[in-house]
Order: sequence, then C-alpha cells, then structure tokens
Amino acid sequence: MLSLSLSSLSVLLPILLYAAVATASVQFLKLPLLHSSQHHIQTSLSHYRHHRHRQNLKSPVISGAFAGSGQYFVSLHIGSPPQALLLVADTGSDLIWVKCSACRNCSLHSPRSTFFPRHSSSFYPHHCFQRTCRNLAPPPQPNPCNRTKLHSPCRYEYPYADGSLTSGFFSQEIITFNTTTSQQLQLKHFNFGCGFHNSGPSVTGESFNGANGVMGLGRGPISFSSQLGRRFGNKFSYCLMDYTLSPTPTSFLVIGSEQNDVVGVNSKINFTALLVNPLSPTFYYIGIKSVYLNDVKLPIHPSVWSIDELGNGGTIIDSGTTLTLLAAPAYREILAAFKRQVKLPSPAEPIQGFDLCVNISGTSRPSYPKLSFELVGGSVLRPPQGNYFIETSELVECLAMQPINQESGPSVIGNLMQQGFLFEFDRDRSRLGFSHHGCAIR
Ligand SMILES: *[C@@H]1O[C@H](CO)[C@@H](O)[C@H](O)[C@H]1NC(C)=O
Ligand SMILES: *[C@@H]1O[C@H](CO)[C@@H](O)[C@H](O)[C@H]1NC(C)=O
Ligand SMILES: *[C@@H]1O[C@H](CO)[C@@H](O)[C@H](O)[C@H]1NC(C)=O
Ligand SMILES: *[C@@H]1O[C@H](CO)[C@@H](O)[C@H](O)[C@H]1NC(C)=O
Ligand SMILES: CC(=O)N[C@H]1CO[C@H](CO)[C@@H](O)[C@@H]1O
Repeated sequence: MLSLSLSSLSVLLPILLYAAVATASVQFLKLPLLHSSQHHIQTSLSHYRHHRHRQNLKSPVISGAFAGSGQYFVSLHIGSPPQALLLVADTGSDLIWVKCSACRNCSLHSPRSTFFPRHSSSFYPHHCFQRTCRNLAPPPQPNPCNRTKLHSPCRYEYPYADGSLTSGFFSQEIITFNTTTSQQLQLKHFNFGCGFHNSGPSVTGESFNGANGVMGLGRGPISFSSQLGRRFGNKFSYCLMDYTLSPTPTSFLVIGSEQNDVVGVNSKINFTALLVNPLSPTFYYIGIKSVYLNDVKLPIHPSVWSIDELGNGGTIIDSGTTLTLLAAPAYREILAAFKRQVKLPSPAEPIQGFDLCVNISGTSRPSYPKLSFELVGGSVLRPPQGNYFIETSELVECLAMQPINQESGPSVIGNLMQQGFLFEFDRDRSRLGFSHHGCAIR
C-alpha cells in the first residue's frame, strides 16, 4: 500500500526506545508470511516450529488469498497476555497499526479480529505532549494538545495514497515472538497505532479481508523495520512464495540477516541501489534503466523512470501492492509490445482492470514473451512469466500491470512481480539484494 508521502513523519521521531527482554542472543527475527487459509496458517506455523537454527525468531508470513486478498500477512503477538493479530506486510508505508476495540468486556467480540487494549496490562497510549507524539505530526493532531490534562492520548491519523485512513491512539506495547528454540522473546516499548477508526478501500475493502492491521516496513522511523532494525542489523528480507501453488509454500519475513544462510544466498545474489527520495522518505526506490521484452529493449525514455525535482516519479518496491503499476508512457510501450507478440485469442468479454487478457483454452501451457528490467548498477530482474501473467478467471490470463493513476505517483513493483525472489533490504548500505535462488533456502 502506498502511504501518502509524509516527509515530516520521518524527520522526527527521536530514538525509539526499544529493548529486548531476553537472555538469548537473538540475531534475527524470522516471521512466516502467510497467504492462505487458516489451515495454511497452521501449516506454516508447524513448518516454522520444525525449522532448526540457532537462537532466533521466526514468524510466519501468510498469503491473504484465503480471504480473497492479494496481500501477505505476518502474525504479530501484542500485549500482555499476548493477543495474536494478522498484519499486512507492507514496505510501502511506515506505521504499524492494529484495529482496536475499546470494549471492556470483549467476550462478545470474536477473538483475533481486533486488539483489545483493556485486556492488556502493558498497553500504554502515549500522551499527546510526549515527544514521540509531537514528532508524529503532521498530519496535524485533530485536537490541540493540553499538556496538563492527564488523559490526553496521542491521536494519530495516517492516510494511504488511495484516500484510505486509519486513526486512533499512537501507543506503546510489548510484543512477543517465539524463537526457533521455543524460547520467548519480548520486545518492549514497541510503538504502534491503536486504530479505532479505519476507512477506505485499502484498510476495509476486499484486499484487507482477514487482516487486523498493517505492519509498515518502510524507511521511516516508526516502521517495524526501523524500530527493530537497530537491534537486528538494519536489514530485512523476505521471499513471497507463489500463493497459487498447492500446498502453499511458506514465505518468511526475516528481520536481521540469517547468518547461516548467507553463504549460499550471497553467491547468487544481485544488487541494485536503493535510491532516496527526500520528499517521500517512506519508500524504497529502485532505479529502472530499461525494460526488455524477449531481450529487445523497449523504446522508453529514461526520464520516464526518474525522480524529478518535485519528488514525483521513480519506482518503488512495495509488498503491500499486488499488481505492478507503471508510469503511463512505460506502460503503453510495454502493453503494445506484449500485444504485438502474444498471439493467443482474446476472451469473449473484456476483463475489467486489465488491458491485455487471453483465452488459454486452446493451449496446454501458454508461453509469454520474457520480460526483464535492467536496474541501476546493471543487474537484471527477470521475473518468471507467472509473475506478470495471472489467471483472472478460468482459462483466462491477463497481464498483471496497470498504468499508475496519479500522474505524480511512483511506479510500483507489486508483490506478484516479486514472487519467488528473495529480496533483501539492506538499509545501512542502501541497497536491495535479490535472488531467484534465495527462496529455496528459506
Ligand atoms: C462479559 O459478558 C459475558 C456475556 O455477556 C458475561 O457472561 C460475563 O459475565 C461478562 N463479564 C464481565 C466481567 O462483565
Ligand atoms: C487543560 O486541562 C486542564 C486540566 O484538565 C484544564 O484545567 C485546563 O482548562 C485545560 N486547558 C485548556 C486550554 O483546555
Ligand atoms: C508460541 O508457541 C506456543 C506453543 O506452540 C503458542 O501457543 C504461542 O501462541 C506462541 N506464541 C507466539 C508469540 O508466537
Ligand atoms: C475461450 O475459448 C473457448 C474455445 O473457443 C470458448 O469455448 C470459451 O467460451 C472461451 N472463454 C472465454 C472466457 O472467452
Ligand atoms: C545481471 C547480473 O548481475 N546478474 C548476475 C546475478 O547473479 C548471478 C550469480 O552470481 C550472476 O551469474 C549474474 O551475472
């Protein structure tokens, strides 16, 4: 999901206090990413328990496909005693927030749907006068802060690019992880939004089905990767497995680096620079130099990909967006080239939201032109065709790309295009590693 660019959000938050209450020397957190049914969640969790590593933490990432969602979920245990919630893993925003309910007697609410702060002894809403809160603005606090008023919680409002909004109290909690050696690790002073009012398609619509909140993994100081980064080497990585496979393979989000695996992965990893856009400090930008179809470079002017002086344009890598969205001039070229080369018949009816769809009933295994992106530094991302042609209905496949709808927005490499690759976000070195071989090891 794309958060609105809130440059101010990032300038400010002072050091976010963060402490690990555990004797174990945990070097990374490994969280399963879930993209499937409750049944599959269980599957990933048991897989998770069978992983043997040294002291470490691992949480599942689940595909939201079970709920009709194109998102990947991470399970977060928050509060005392811990309440388990599923959050959308989102590199396109910073705030971590959960749906909150102020119920006193919550036995009427279904568990695992909402966070119940009154059922947690460690819930602590920041006071509006605290620096952590003042630094959160803008967006402006809905009410001016009264310093002397005792119960004056830190209200936040966090907008997403499509107009969706979450608002509530910016708060602090304890979060708990199981390590792979069955120890529990608690992290204190974890800052998150307790979302009492959430509106708009990104946070209430179909793509949000099954989710209880968002885990922002962006570059800003309040994100999950920033709050935990200091402790775990300021790196994170994930592998989004193809959720259409059955059984669904387990995907993982790793905070820190999984040292035992580095040798295997590093030899096959390619890198490109993560570019910084001071006007949108949340996003992880990469630079596209050229796009190729069947190894033929498409005539797209390099300026189509650049970040201009107003901070517009550029290309971000976003786990919280499903399709790939491209600047209109690039999209037009790519679409036209695909249309020229894909010889399959069109479906009887056009498919809403897609400009190129084919009826594959006459082919046993359709083959599409090979798409590749040449990135800054010269590395090349070559997604398998299943990452850009997806089945939208029985025997109909469509090019999983759309033009960006706001002139100014960045192009977005969505999570479908990322499937099957290991992506490592190395924030200190400001580079993105990717490998098509890295997922097997996970
Ligand atoms: C909570 O609600 C349930 C169901 O209405 C009731 O049985 C229970 O006694 C209530 N508990 C408290 C602490 O009020
Ligand atoms: C701030 O809160 C205090 C204590 O509740 C109250 O006495 C005071 O009038 C409030 N000030 C403003 C400006 O609302
Ligand atoms: C840790 O594992 C136990 C036992 O499997 C489970 O009941 C609990 O919910 C897990 N806690 C977390 C924080 O994952
Ligand atoms: C696909 O083509 C087959 C064979 O021509 C036809 O029977 C079927 O209705 C078509 N499906 C769609 C969705 O167009
Ligand atoms: C374009 C590019 O950098 N490709 C490299 C990716 O990594 C593999 C394995 O090290 C190399 O063989 C490729 O040349």
